[in-house]
Amino acid sequence: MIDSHKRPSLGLSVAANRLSEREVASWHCNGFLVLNEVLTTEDVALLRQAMDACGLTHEIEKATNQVMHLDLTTLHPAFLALARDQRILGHVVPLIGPDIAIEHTKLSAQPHGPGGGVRWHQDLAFYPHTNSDVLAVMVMLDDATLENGCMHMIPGSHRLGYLDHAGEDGRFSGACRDHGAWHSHPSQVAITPRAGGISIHHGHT
Ligand SMILES: O=C(O)CCC(=O)C(=O)O
Repeated sequence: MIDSHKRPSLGLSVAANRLSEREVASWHCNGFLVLNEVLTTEDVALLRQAMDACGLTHEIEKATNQVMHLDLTTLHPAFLALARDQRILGHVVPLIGPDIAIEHTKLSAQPHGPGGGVRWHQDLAFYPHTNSDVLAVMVMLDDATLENGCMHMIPGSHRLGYLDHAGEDGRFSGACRDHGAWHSHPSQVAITPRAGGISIHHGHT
């Protein structure tokens, strides 16, 4: 997750633009992008080795619910290198500019079989900012498929601004209030990059 003001800059040289005009236009229209072959098979293998070294693979194998680990960049140098990778940043700079900071990093994994699942939400509801030029880059270590629980997005939902995430008791629930309506929304799109690919979504998508 990356934003452009709150945290110290990554101190990076400006990455070369890796997006076409059409992809940038699609971002502004839909609020997300799916890009394949950003990392190589070898890169993915190295990231998997880093997960093994940190005990994350073992944790995921025995999990019956969603696994989420914050501060990934502090766990292993390979994850920090990934956050600074020019191939990733070259896809981000054309969307929010070159002054980029990490808001947070996270490993997210679905369990094998039933269980887990993330409810309809906007990321920015979890960590509001005055600057809404915030986006998430999801780097896939497996092919994301319908069968293994890929994310879904509603094109253009980022243009609705912040949606209500309060539950019946008025407190933050972690999911959009009209959850059922989003769940059956006819425009939803399955986000299915292959391993080594990325998806990018706006904090309000
Ligand atoms: O892991 C997923 O499927 C979704 C993760 C997500 O929505 C999030 O981290 O904001």
